[in-house]
Amino acid sequence: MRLTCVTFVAALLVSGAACTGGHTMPAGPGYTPVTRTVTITTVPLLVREDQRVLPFLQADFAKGGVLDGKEVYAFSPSSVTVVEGDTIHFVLINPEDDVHSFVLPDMAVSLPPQKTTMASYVAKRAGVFRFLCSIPAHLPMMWGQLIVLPASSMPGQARGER
Ligand SMILES: [Cu+2]
Repeated sequence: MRLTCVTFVAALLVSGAACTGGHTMPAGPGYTPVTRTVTITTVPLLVREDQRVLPFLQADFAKGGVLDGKEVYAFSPSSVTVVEGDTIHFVLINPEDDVHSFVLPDMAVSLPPQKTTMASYVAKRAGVFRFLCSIPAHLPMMWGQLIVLPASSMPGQARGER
């Protein structure tokens, strides 16, 4: 849910702040953004190496098969929830021998094979944002969601509760 400026004015009357008319939500009263460390690992689900164990994949990966030119990987976890204004320290682990990438709005990092890559990201705007691997053979399957809650939706934090 996205609060409109009109809706937000009611909350501002309490806090005494001014509405600028933009869509960016200021931090909720009392919410202090935090730094969260989030580890995400790339995992193979259905890849060419699996054909030895799952013979039906041979038809899937063959020309004209449902996975022709593709391999199915995932991010684990594939859903991350933070609060607007938080800083995320991503620890991105790629155990495979294939390269991946991790792409969010305003950020794109390459994930070299069998390496851990660190990346920091500030969740400036509330909303639901897709992160994905941009390697063509891994699209459209390899993706997840960053859910950024509005700081104003954190009443417990506003009262100093943790
Ligand atoms: Cu990938």
